[in-house]
Amino acid sequence: MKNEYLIGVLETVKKRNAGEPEFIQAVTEVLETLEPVVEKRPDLVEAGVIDRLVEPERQIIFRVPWVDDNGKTQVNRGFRVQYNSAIGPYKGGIRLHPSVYIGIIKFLGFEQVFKNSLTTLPMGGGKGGSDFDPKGKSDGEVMRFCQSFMTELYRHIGADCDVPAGDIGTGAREIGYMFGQYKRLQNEFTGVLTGKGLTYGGSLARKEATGFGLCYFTDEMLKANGESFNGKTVVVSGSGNVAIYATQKATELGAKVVAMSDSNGYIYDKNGIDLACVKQLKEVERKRIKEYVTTHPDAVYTEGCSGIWTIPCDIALPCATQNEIDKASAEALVKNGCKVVSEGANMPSTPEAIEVYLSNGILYGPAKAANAGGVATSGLEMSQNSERLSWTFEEVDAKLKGIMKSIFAACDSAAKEYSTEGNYMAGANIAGFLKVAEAMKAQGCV
Ligand code: NDP
Ligand code: 2IT
Repeated sequence: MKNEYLIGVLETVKKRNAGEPEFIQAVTEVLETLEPVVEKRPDLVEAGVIDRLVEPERQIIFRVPWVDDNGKTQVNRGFRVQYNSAIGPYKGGIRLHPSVYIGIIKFLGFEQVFKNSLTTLPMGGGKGGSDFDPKGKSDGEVMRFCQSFMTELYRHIGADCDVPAGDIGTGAREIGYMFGQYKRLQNEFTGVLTGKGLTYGGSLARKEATGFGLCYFTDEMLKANGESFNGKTVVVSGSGNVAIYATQKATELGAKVVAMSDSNGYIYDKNGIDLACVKQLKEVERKRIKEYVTTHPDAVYTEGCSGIWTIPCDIALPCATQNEIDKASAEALVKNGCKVVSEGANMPSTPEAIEVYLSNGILYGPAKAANAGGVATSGLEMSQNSERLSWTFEEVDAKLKGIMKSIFAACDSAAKEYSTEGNYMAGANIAGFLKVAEAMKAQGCV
């Protein structure tokens, strides 16, 4: 980065957020790609848009006490970062994972601002979570945690103010418990959360949306480069919500997914993953991915996560967590013939890995654009809640497809306009930024 102004902004960010490497990483990537914009648009610099964007509007940290099945008091820490409301109410998921601290929630909130802008829908950016670990907890414990979490959070959110949803560790069960508690405390039945169950205001296709959207985006990127999913070998990391529906759609589009993982290890099935089995293990029984091999003798289970990137494939879809592909893994992908990396997870590639993609001509679909289908469909859930109607699966899926198509077009044309043709990461950052920046400028210094 050569621009003096941006260098100065980044120095301040590093000083002010020391000890939060993920947040600094996310901001650095965006600032680096905004260099040509800063040169073309001095008015936005003048309006202090970037100085303001690197600081969340509001950060809430709270105690979450709950009682476990043994009658013992447990205390977790809860977070909600209301990052930016320039183009709509704060919107973004809730992550429940022991690794959660303020730096993770800030990086996710920052990314969400640009992602939500790309969806074409009126949503600002936010993110929340807790260091609570749902693994190994009973339904009752999860319910008591979610109720306690919402007992504080409810006063900070609302259908026109801040609309949380799922993320790692937060699925339909957790959203249900949180929604029930919100309704009880506020005495209001509104679309305050998305990813709700279908019997109480959820949208058809929201469960599938992030994984399906990832494949729709990737398909657009492939088509623009004279390729398709048909006949390709795909590796998907993770085996949660995003990974499962990415695997389903990639398979429907003619690819063969040969590997999936969880935080303990990965399975390789040369015959193609039996997704019905993975759904049963993960969505119903909440078991580990290694159980797959007990019913699939041709499949192999390997302990550890990073080895999955050494499996030869044409397309890699990281759908687990941040920084899961480092330089060595990116090099292994390239060496084994991988031509496409498209991100279902948020920030799954380290900056060094991205460098490897770009210098080897990999088609790279950045998370902000590629995984925006989940939050886009959350936006569609909000629309349905507002008009008190529900649309069919086909209607929602068709809208999702249209949105992913326009997101790809926006990334592609911004990259061309700012002279980085084919660099969809730069395109996503620039296109996402410009809409938010114009809105921030128009609304004055707030
Ligand atoms: P889930 O909780 O459903 O699944 C997460 C998967 O990733 C699990 O297989 C989990 O394994 C694995 N995983 C989580 N943390 C780690 C870790 N530290 N190391 C290795 N593996 C890990 O979450 P989602 O599928 O919803 O989310 C996956 C990614 O997609 C996240 O980055 C999330 O932010 C992003 N995302 C999610 C969206 C959504 O709509 N849900 C929308 C856009 C992005 P294990 O079970 O062993 O923990
Ligand atoms: O990272 C994400 O975009 C999500 N976890 C989905 C957020 C949402 O509000 O649906």
